[in-house]
Amino acid sequence: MDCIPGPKPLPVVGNLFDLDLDNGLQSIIRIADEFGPLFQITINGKKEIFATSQALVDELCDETRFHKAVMGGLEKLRMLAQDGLFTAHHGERGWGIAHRILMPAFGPLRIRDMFEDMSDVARQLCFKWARQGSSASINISEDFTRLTLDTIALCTMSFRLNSYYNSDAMHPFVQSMLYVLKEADLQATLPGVANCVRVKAQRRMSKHIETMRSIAGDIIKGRRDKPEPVDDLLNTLLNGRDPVTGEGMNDELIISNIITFLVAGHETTSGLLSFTFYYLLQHPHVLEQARNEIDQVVGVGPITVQHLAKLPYIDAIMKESLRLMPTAPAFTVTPKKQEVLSGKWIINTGQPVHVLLPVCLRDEAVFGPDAGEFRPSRMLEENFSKLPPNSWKPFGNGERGCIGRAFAWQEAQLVVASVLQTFDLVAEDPYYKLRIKETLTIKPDGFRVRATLRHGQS
Ligand code: MNH
Repeated sequence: MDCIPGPKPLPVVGNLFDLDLDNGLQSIIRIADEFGPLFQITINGKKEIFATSQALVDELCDETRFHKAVMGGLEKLRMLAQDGLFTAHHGERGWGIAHRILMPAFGPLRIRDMFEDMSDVARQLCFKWARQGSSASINISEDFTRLTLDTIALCTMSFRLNSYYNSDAMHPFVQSMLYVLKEADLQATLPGVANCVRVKAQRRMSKHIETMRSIAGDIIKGRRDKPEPVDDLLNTLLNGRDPVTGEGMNDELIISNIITFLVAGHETTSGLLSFTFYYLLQHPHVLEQARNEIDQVVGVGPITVQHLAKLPYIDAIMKESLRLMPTAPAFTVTPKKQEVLSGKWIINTGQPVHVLLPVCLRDEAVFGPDAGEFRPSRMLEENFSKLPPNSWKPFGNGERGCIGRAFAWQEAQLVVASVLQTFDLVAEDPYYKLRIKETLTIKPDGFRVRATLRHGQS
């Protein structure tokens, strides 16, 4: 058996100095370049193992051998979302109940029913950009984050956050959420002792969590007081019965999952949209082809849900964008019993192994020598379907894979199509060099565009 390679740890601090704490992910990617495809580092006294090749991911996605582990920033989010779907431990009871009740509610047919609400919010974004005119400087990630937040709240709870109307003050729920996400991320990188002495920060964190949970509680109460005979997600949360145990979800579990959807359902999709437009503006030929697709399939009229299935090139563009910039950049698994990876590396029971997606998704053994380049044609269905198993996993794996995948995809397709149909976009700074902002997710930092109406519409 071989020893797992990695940079030499120092006593006490381990590999802390090999990491740039504001850009942890990016410094780990640099270590991967030197030591991959499987390497280890020591942080806060704990051994962390990272996998960076498709061959390893293929093994790690075998659910008979490995299961999800809740670690780091995700572990910190349990204070907020408890045993909600995303933060639940493997085998935790609340996960099974919520998973079985909610899976059908995120299936393709129910997502199609949400198309009108998605269009409503997409139109608000387009109106805003049209109103501002072509001289306005648009921070694209910020506007997409407003869009994805409003969309998830409207589609899952018929709740309007109206982020486009209140441009200075975000909704109290959103303000608290932003604080909690930032604080969870920070606490995950600080050593335990440092966290204990940050008493004030801890207290503020608890207050914000209370705010969020009580707003979610009000939403539940609002619907109970005034029932609506609709087949929406809020009613599924309130009235759904687990086919296995016959149980419904209690209020705490419902609140945890409402918060989970709002948190898990906005930054990742917003990042996908932002990177997609970044790549489109970097590749004028791709942009032109995408726009031709819209013009031929949709023309100038309203986009319908039927149109979305007929936009294969835009679909490939989004897949390629998520390949190069997986906006949820890692997921973590652990072996059920001691395992051997690749026939030579021992992984002990309970040892977490992180799947480092930005590197895995650029594996040259799978995508060839131009793996680092944006080339959407490789993701057209005829090529995509020929990729080796588990080579494109930006939505995670198996039973713990993303429940919101179809939701996110429909929303992003609609927004990409709407923006291309309505506007000519240019990068404000033609020399903008991609910088990545890391929170629990990744997004482009400081990328700004200008938008001019096409077709002289108003
Ligand atoms: Mn989503 C799980 C990526 C959009 C709700 N999501 C995951 C995982 C990845 C992921 C990766 C697996 C995490 C892990 O193994 O620890 N999710 C994405 C990406 C997008 C996305 C890249 C958009 C693009 N996700 C959404 C949306 C929703 C959502 C929209 C909201 C409805 N995701 C979830 C939930 C889980 C999850 C809930 C946890 C599922 C489970 O474990 O049962």
